[in-house]
Amino acid sequence: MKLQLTGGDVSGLRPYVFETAWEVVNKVGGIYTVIKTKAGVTVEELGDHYYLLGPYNEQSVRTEVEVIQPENKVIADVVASMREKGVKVIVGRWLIDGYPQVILFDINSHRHALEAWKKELWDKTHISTNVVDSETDNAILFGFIVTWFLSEFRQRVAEDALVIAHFHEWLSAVGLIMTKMKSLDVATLFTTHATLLGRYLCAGQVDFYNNLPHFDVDKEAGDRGIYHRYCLERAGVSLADIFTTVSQITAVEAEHLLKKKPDVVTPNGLNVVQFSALHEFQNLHAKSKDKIHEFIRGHFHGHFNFKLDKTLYFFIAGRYEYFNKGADMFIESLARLNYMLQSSGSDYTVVAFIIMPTKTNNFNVDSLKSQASTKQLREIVNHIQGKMGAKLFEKALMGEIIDGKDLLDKDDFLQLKRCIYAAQRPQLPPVVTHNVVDSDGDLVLNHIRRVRLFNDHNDRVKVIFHPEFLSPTNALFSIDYEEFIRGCHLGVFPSYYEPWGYTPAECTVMGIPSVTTNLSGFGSFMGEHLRDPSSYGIYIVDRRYKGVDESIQELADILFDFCKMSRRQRIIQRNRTERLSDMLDWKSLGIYYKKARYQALRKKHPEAFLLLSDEDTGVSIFFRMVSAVVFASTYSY
Ligand code: G6P
Ligand code: 1S3
Repeated sequence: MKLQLTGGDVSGLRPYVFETAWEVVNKVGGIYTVIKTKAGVTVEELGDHYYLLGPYNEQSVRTEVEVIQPENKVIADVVASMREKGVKVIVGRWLIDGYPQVILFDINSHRHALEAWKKELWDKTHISTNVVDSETDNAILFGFIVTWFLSEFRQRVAEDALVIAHFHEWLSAVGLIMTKMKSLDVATLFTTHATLLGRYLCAGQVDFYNNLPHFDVDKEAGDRGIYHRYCLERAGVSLADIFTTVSQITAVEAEHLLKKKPDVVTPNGLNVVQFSALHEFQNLHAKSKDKIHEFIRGHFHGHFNFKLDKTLYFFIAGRYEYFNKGADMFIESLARLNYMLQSSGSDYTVVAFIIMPTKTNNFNVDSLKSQASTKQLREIVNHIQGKMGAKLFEKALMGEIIDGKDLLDKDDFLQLKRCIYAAQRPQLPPVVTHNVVDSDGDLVLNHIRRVRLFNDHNDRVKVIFHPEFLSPTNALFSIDYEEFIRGCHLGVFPSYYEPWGYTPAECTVMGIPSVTTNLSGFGSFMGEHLRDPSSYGIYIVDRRYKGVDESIQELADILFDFCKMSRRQRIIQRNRTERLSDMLDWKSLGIYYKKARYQALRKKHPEAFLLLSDEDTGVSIFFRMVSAVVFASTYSY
């Protein structure tokens, strides 16, 4: 590396940045959201020097990517050379905000190299991957192909060009490990969005946080059959020039379980939509709520004994990790809330949605039938309404007002009566919308059974478990997830294991209050930066220092207090919640990634940065400025 920086502005450096993740144009979970929402600000910063590297997924490419010829000569040469040697490479622009360049590798086009690459990995690192684990096989293929790409790029690009490769999560760690093993002149970063062991240990209900320093990590990984994955993750972490994670709480976890303290915490942001009219999001709440009302009318058809105007919609959503995502605590606190509402004589009803996908055999017949009957009733009423309007008009033309009893004729009366009788169903409205394959063993259903929240007439808390992600093409409940959030009153995410937690953050930017915990990255971030989070509609349940029963009670109390708020209070609170959006915008939080990238460059090329102080890179000043603006404005609300 010939380059030597002598001070001043480094923004002209324009390093090449290759951000690599298994979830680039490949939706699996939260990392997809990170990469996708961050693309806009990263492209703004790095322009055509920014590339996202991912696996080729035919279906996603067809719908999300515009395939193009590489625009950069070096990239074109590298791609041509790899294609010649049999690797299928797709180059394109991802059709998302920022329109970033993507390079996708079909790992199957080189699957025949798997055994040789496993051997090379072993020879160079002594990490054994001789196990039956298709995910690890894919990670190895992906990692070796990415390294191949980086190596050819490095050989062909100008000698003084700066190159950064940023790897996300253990599934892309092999790329980083091999980049280091081959001593490529590339600055590397590794970001973990959770630790493998953390996720496994918490799902197994251990007292995780109190025992963090004491786990025998190798043994725990071995006991769970993930030792090889753990080795890849840990090697990626320890070899990276800069190691980052998404929250303080995961930083502590990483220090204990991965034996390295992260250099930078890079909190997750979102792409915040700014409305031109200040209260547009309130109007959207009312509109989306109407859509949910429509579904509720159908679901409770024949048992509809509560007023929609006095109904609050709560929800939990996410991957089906019953303990980690706090579904257990949610259901338990709903049972207590039910009792509290009943005994206080509240006229409010809470409908609690649980949106967590699990294996099902289609919708259940009862759910479909009641929606169909409601639709039929709606059509008949619309028809009668039309006839009534015509009668009113005719009479009014003659200067008369029709007598009320003449409005409804006998046929219509009978038809309506028939519909009302047909709506009678002996069984209560179902607590689940689909036929769950393992209904007897399902943790959510068993918990609902245990606390007997069966949508009984007297229940003030009704439960609807929708074991499939929401979508506008869903035949039973056709609604977009974003629209659903907007229509609800409160998101409840009492997670036990949650490195960041996008669900409450998404609620916040849409102006919907939410419950989170001090064990989630998002919850601790908000707790750290806001003086009184609950006044902004960010409720943080203590799951760190309280016993389980106390935490459940704290959550039940929060829910009950929420039910005591007036509509006016809810509107004011939503306004305050929405004001926090800027804090979660990548336009503010993207700076942490920028900081991490410059630190990686500095670590890789200390000689080049020798004469530059932190201030010279502009990063720390900018970083301090942005923090001050974001947090000062937050405090001053
Ligand atoms: C928004 C709408 C109002 C509506 C209110 C309902 O603020 O702009 O017109 O009355 O939502 O709030 P609620 O909390 O009862 O759903
Ligand atoms: C992880 O996804 P998860 O839901 O498995 O990464 C997300 C993005 O960083 C993060 O928000 C979440 O907490 C992690 O758990």
